[in-house]
Amino acid sequence: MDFCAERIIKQRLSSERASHSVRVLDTALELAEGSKIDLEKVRLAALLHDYAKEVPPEKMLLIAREQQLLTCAAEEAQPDLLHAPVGSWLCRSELGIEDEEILQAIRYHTTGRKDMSALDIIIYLADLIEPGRSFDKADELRRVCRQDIYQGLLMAFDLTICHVIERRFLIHPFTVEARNSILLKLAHKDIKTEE
Ligand code: DGI
Ligand code: FE
Ligand code: FE
Repeated sequence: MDFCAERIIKQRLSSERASHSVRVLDTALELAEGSKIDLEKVRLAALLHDYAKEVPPEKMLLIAREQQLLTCAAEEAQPDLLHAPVGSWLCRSELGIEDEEILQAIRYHTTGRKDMSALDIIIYLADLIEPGRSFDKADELRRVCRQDIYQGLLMAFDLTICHVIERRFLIHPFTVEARNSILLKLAHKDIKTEE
């Protein structure tokens, strides 16, 4: 693809958010080490995952309504949740990205979803554990992710859901579906873990 994703986000996002995206890229490449995942897809999805993060909430709601991207009340109550689906849509419509795997990883990077692809998981976790994050248990989550990415994913959903409950926000149904999905897969041993 003949464009520079890094330049695009540096033009579009504040320097803090652009740096976050570059750290997400470095972390995502580390998580992808040893896997067969396409690193060019990792690169584009990581750099562009927050493409819509600085779109004003009213505009995000407008685009989401026009493009029928709204899926639940949590998104209307907290329009920041829409930066993921709206970002994915903008990456297709403004940047011409057509790769569905990249678009899906961007679309679900905030909530996760059931049956996440390897690319979805890497972007979701890299976003949470990049070195700039300093929430409680961030180091523990980094350690678990390095040991076993699926256990890391489960822990990430647990932490996110607890955080959302503490703030008395609505839990996004995709986050619940994503957690149930990975929990069932781990219970059925559909995926191998390091333990
Ligand atoms: O865009 P970033 O700040 O890099 O990170 P992000 O895309 O993961 O967005 C983080 C925000 O999303 C954070 O404030 C928590 C919120 N969030 C994640 N899952 C849910 C949620 N908020 C609600 N209400 N419900 C969720 O299930
Ligand atoms: Fe985000
Ligand atoms: Fe992010």
